[in-house]
Amino acid sequence: MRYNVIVMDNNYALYKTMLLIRRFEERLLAEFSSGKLVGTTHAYIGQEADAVGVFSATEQGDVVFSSHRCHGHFLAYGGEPYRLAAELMGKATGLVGGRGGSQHIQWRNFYSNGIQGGITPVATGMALAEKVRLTGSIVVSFIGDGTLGEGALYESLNIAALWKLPIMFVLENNRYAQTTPVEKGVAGSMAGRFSAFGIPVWERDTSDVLEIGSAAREAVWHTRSGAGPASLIVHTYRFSAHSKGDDPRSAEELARIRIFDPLTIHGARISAEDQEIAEMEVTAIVEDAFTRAGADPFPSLPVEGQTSDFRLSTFDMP
Ligand SMILES: Cc1ncc(C[n+]2csc(CCOP(=O)(O)OP(=O)(O)O)c2C)c(N)n1
Ligand SMILES: [Mg+2]
Repeated sequence: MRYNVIVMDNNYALYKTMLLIRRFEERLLAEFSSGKLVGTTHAYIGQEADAVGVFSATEQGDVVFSSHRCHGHFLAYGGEPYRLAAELMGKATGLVGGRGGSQHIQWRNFYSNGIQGGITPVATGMALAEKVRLTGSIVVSFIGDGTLGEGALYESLNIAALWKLPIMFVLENNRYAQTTPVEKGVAGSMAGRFSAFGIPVWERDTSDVLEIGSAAREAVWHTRSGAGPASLIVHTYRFSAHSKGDDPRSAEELARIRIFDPLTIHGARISAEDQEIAEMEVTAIVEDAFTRAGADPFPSLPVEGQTSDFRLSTFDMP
């Protein structure tokens, strides 16, 4: 697997990337429950097709803004599992030197922030920068259904539409905001939130990576062509708890939504043998990531009178 290039142009690669996210997150949750990790985390299990579909449609120079639920986005973007694992463990070799943790990571053109909606104005500003610099790149800004309640989002949509900025808003409606079901948190139509600003909407109720990829390609094409922002709404399912244990859903509901497993849906398109190969390769990658990161040092504490060693990692500096 190549971590610095986004190449997901065949069914096997799409499957393997989704499987990588699944196994990485499962390992992460296991590390938390065994007490090896502290802090918080938000797993992407069940939603893998969203990010993988979106990044099968983007290009390398595109800029990504993610949320508290960022690991899946990051791995689908092409980020290295080892550097992510190190960051989650607070290690000096982590993506941002171990200071960002689960929700605040940065690598190349990928940024995440845990404040719901707080990063959409920044993403919009970055889209303005791409536009004035004539880079041809677009910005992808991921939000959740719960984030539709944040006012900063609507200021961003307004400016993005007025200034025809190259930004695609990806709304992942996993039907819950922490423990609040969407019916209790979102009034009116989700699409209407975008169309009120004249932003076209691509909306899919699916966990099929190919369907999401094809809708994303249309939305990406729209915004890259200079026509202004686009939005992609994916109605999806989160299989894991909101964070680690907070899940009000019944066992019956959790069992019922398993038919929407993106790995099963897309797995039907590749052979059982290829699925096994993917499993072996991904198991090795995840094991290597957590073992190596586990052995790495913590960052040193700042010493009075000396410059702190904190800096964005020099690993990927151009
Ligand atoms: C401004 C703000 N308020 C509250 C929180 C606490 N919080 C973190 S995630 C979350 C729910 C987010 O729901 P949604 O946008 O649907 O994303 P999901 O967790 O479902 O991926 C909340 C309330 C926060 N991070 N930021
Ligand atoms: Mg949600």
